[in-house]
Amino acid sequence: MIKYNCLGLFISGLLIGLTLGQSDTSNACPPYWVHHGLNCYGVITHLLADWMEAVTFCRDINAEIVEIETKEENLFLKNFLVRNHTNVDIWIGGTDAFEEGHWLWINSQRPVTFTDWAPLEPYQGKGFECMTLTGRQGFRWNDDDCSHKLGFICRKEAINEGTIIIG
Ligand SMILES: [Ca+2]
Ligand SMILES: [Ca+2]
Repeated sequence: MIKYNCLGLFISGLLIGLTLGQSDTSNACPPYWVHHGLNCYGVITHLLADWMEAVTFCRDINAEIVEIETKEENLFLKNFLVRNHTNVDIWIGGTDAFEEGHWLWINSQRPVTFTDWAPLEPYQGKGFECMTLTGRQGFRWNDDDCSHKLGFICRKEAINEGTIIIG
């Protein structure tokens, strides 16, 4: 009986330890969001939305559709998607709906400077005004028809828990 209790206690402790261990690494982000650098990324592929719905969905959960600002951030997302998804296209926050060929990020309204267009992209046609990461091309960038129903990525700032980030 004592042995059993000890074992029970040990297993409980182990489970608590595991739970704490998990939450320790993800405290800065909501469950199922991916933490990278100063941000949390919600990669939403179980819910398909047109581009504007994706923008709105992210805003509704106090985030924003992702704006990929650096090569490093782009590489992180591409690697994550390659590991976890195949052959899907995923909305990100770039659009040239306001002026054909002039791409900007919808939330910040900043022009798109760093780019990673897939070969022969962007097509630059009217009717292709919204930006995806395209699985067929290793999640490089593509201009697509905004009314397509795709998954999307929301981004929000990670919670700073007083950790000093060096670098
Ligand atoms: Ca266009
Ligand atoms: Ca295209």
